[in-house]
Amino acid sequence: MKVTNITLSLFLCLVILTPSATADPLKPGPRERCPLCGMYVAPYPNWIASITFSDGSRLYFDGPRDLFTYLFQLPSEGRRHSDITLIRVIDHKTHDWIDARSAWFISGSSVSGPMGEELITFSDQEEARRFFREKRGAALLSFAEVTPAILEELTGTGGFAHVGGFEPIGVMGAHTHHPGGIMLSYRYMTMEMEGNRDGTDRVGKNEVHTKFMVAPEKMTMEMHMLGAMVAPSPDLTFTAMVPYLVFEMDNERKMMTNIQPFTTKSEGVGDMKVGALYHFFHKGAHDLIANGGLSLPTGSIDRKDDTPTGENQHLPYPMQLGSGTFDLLPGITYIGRSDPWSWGAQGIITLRLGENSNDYTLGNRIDLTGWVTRKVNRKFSLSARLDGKSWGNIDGTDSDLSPATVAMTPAADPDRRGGTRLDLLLGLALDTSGGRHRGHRFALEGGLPLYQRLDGPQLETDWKLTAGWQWTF
Ligand SMILES: [Cu+2]
Repeated sequence: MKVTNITLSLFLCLVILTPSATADPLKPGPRERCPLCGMYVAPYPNWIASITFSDGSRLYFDGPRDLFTYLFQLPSEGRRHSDITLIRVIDHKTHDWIDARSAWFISGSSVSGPMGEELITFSDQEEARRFFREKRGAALLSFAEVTPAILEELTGTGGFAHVGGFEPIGVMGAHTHHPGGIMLSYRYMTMEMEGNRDGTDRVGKNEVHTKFMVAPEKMTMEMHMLGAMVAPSPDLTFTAMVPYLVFEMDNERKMMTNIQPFTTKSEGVGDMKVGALYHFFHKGAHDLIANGGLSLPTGSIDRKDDTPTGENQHLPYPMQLGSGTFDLLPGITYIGRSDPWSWGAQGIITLRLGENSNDYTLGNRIDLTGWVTRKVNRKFSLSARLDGKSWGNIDGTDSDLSPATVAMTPAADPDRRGGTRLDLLLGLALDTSGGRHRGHRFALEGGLPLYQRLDGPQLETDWKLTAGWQWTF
């Protein structure tokens, strides 16, 4: 009897479902996007929601949250509530399409969707109740009970960016924003370099003094960087960055047995960068972004300070704030994601165009980095990153350097500037993105070199630290 009942209901289900399923497949196409946030919906089959209109057209949303937001915005663009024939969501347990109007919704649970906190849906009220208890939901609601106020309370971690957004704070240009989205950021970076290295070997001060009267001892590089990102469309984000640099270098001059320490400082705006990020590939959990950038010669290459040679001396290369040339910054970024993990890799090349006004060109450089991040909970995530870079020596000679300076310090030798370095960095981030993608992200990343080879003697890097704040609205 029981078996017959089940068979009968299954049969009825098939009879009811089959015509609409064959004539009108429910599955969204791979390029189908959520009309609210522009996100592709196909990669998140367990979260999709849809609205079918009386003219047969259908909209897909990346989750029930955006579905309700859309419904609350109606009427818009000629669509009215009366045109809707069917609203469907995915059952959280069975992953089947269900009628949203008879479904149950849980808000505020510990389970999040592709864009952060979501409404979790069930067709069965008992299942909904059990989930509500187990995942500590805030409210168990019928379709009619979901209000704009309920949506406002939802916060998330995935709403920060359109593509990516989980990368460590030391990585730049590795996410795009939702169309119309704007992000402002501030980063503080500091790097400490102490002691000299030639090739992969450490070189003592005395050894440097056998060839040079001046031995650089220590350099601190600080950078305050303001950034802005604007997304005119779902796949395009424009970026701009303005750095403010503070350099300080401790040196020691040795003449016979007379040792004289001295410190030089330089400070000011560095080279501004403008760029565009184009999201050109998407498949499942994998995305590719093309990075294009241009560095403008806004940083000074004529910084001076007092040295033992005299007052107001033109400082050597590492103390100058810019390249003095326009530099092209082409690159590519890969992003992958499988909750709670995400990972990525980025390669950027810096190509110097021409010669600067002081008759030299900084070496071209290549930056390659790869990272893994893991969400600890809704707000916190941890990251580990390998950061490799290689940069060439200087072409030409700074025509403003005095012959005395050139003869005295390895920092003024254009053939002792190149190098290769691999850093290991660990980071953490606190993300408070919420509602409609608005939010703040605070992050920290620090690390040390695992390997460095320098055309030296040249100051070696000991550690670096980046702290940042990102605000999306
Ligand atoms: Cu951004």
